[in-house]
Amino acid sequence: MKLLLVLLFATVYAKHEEYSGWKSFYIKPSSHDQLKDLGNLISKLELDFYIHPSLDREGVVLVKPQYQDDFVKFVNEENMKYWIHADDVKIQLDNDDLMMESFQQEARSSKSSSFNYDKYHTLDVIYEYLDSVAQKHSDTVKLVTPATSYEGRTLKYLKISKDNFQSGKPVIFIDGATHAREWITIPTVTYAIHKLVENVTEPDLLDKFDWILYPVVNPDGYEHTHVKERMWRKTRSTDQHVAGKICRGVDINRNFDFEWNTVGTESHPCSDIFPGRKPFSEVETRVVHSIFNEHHQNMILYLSVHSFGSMFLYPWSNNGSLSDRGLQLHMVGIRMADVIHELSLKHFPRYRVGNTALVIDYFSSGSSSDYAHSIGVPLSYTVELPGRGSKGFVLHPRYIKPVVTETWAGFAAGARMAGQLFGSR
Ligand code: 0X9
Ligand code: ZN
Repeated sequence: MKLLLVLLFATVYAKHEEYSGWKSFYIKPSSHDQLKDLGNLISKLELDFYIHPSLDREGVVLVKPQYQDDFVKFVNEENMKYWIHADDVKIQLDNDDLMMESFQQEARSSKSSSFNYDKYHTLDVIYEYLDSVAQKHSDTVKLVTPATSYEGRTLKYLKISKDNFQSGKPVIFIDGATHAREWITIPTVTYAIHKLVENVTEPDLLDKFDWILYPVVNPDGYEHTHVKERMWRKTRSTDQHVAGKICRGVDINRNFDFEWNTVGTESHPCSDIFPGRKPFSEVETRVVHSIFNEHHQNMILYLSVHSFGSMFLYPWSNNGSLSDRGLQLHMVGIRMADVIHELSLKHFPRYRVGNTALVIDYFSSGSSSDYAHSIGVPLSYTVELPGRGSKGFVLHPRYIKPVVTETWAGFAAGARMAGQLFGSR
């Protein structure tokens, strides 16, 4: 036992080396000018926002060692409120690993079920689960493997339908892990699969709708967050820039052909919001695109699941204007948020609902949800799941179950309301 613990410590502390000396800060601009000044600093100091600040909520930003002095000088000069989030990101990640490992040990000894909601699973385990559900429920579930990722992993999603999409029912599409580090998004999508075919308590959801569930849009990135850099966000491609081998990857949520590369992007490949050299440059983006292409005529609801910040965000994100569907987008968003609020743990913040650019005070282009809406999907959202204050992406596994349960209740309510509004398009 002692040896095991020593080994565990040794393995844990050998990880996350690249984050040694990195710091993350809470930051709370108090005016639009300050927000703008901060925005102008992103590329100069290679800032990586865990969560963008807005005027009513602080953000969290990751700062590399070589830029910390400049960053602190800037916030002091601006008189901007800021305080430490993690004094040494490596140490914080090490501690998170230890805490998760001990929680998972306990969960392992108390349960035998292979695919549970007590831990974050590796890609292999998630893929085995998708294979096995498709095999066991072949009457309703079809496994689709449309392509391989940049690094050669199979891309996999499930189509769930009572009649193999034959009768043209309204389609609902949910995807997760577009951003690799947003681990909590994956179980919310697999839990939807579980509730539609394994533990069916609301049969109307499969009677009325056809479903597309894509838990891991970015498997290369997800794998990378397990083995190397926990805070990786993008794909792992190297072919998008002359310096692509030094700085890999493209932000899939800036790579769609909607106002591509016009706002909220960085042309430097090291940036976490690098949009690629052209729209749909990434095979991972093209696969989501192909789903829109095939189903957009019947698709009534698209949920692009991200973390964190507890928000339902809707188009348009590039300039804050509302689409013709503004009212419906808002109503269905509020409905989902209300249902979640009823079930939610009291210390989780209440969801905010609104136009992306207005809610997060940050404009962006090339996202999947704007793209889907632009080609006619009436209800299209970026969903930012809850993150627990200081942890954010590293949400303790004890919260997986409550988050997936409340989120599914919200999504199911959203589906029903979408059906009432757009069921007979
Ligand atoms: O920046 C993003 O891609 C999303 N936030 S995250 O922290 N998950 O990276 C917000 C996307 C909202 N913007 C659009 N939907 N355009
Ligand atoms: Zn995201």
